[in-house]
Amino acid sequence: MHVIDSHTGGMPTRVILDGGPDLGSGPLAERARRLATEHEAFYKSILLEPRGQPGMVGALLVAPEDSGCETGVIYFDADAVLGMCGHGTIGLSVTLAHMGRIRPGTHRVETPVGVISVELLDANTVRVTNVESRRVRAAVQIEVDGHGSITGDLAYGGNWFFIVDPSPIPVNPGNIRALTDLTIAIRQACIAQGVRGENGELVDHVILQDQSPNKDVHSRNFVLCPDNQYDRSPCGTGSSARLACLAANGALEAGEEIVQESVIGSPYVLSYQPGPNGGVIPTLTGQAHIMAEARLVFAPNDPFRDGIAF
Ligand code: PYC
Repeated sequence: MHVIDSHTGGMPTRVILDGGPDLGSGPLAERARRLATEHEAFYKSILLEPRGQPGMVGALLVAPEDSGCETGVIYFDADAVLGMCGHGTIGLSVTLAHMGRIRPGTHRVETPVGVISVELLDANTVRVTNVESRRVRAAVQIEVDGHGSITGDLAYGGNWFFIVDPSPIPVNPGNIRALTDLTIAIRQACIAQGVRGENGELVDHVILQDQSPNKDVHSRNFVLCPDNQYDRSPCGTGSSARLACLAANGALEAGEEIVQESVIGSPYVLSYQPGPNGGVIPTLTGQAHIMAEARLVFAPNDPFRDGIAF
């Protein structure tokens, strides 16, 4: 299995170029469901240690349904198949450029949640225009074990987010353990207390927002992913959900650009345009770097062939 690894602001992406399972044809959402339910051991084995690394997201290339798209892609982390992934899309675009498959300019990519567009600005810099994102519920109060009452917004940006602003704990690298524990507790509380999307979708990511000590940066976030790892990048789908909340609050004008950084200080430039269904069409610009090209080996006598799952 041929893979190329990159990182987007420190957040790793492993693009799987061949050797994945046959997911059939048809809508990508259906193929993503098959990956999640019929090939769980496969996708986890790509990312779990010792073959993978904590936080890594996989990007399985598949044929698009829409022939106008450069490729189809299904993203997953070590715990779940994702609807979309912003940092993964930046990593994927830089990987396709590295392979000579795309040149600077605009390209369409099909994901399980819809077609997005990517603009390759140079070998490392990519502008992603995501699917329409929206705030679904504002100021939802939940009771969180050990932390009392916490209020946040439920928003969609290609995945489902509960966004707490301001964070009860300062968002800085020294607090990553405490931020992780708090966001895991918040996600459990959301699930237990029925905070869900319109069609029963579970909150899969939690965001804590804070100010940045850097004067040109609008805000800093901490994002918990389904695998209980934090996003080293500012999270593309999370930033999309956050833009929807800022727009709904009248706190950011259409077309206005802000810089948002992750807990480790990786930046994205963000802006939005009004969406056709009352939400926002987010744009995020960030950088990725290629780290490795490899062939993964799955030796039958390897006791940890499927990864370390605990
Ligand atoms: O950048 O959208 C994102 C993302 C989702 C999970 C990890 N990164």
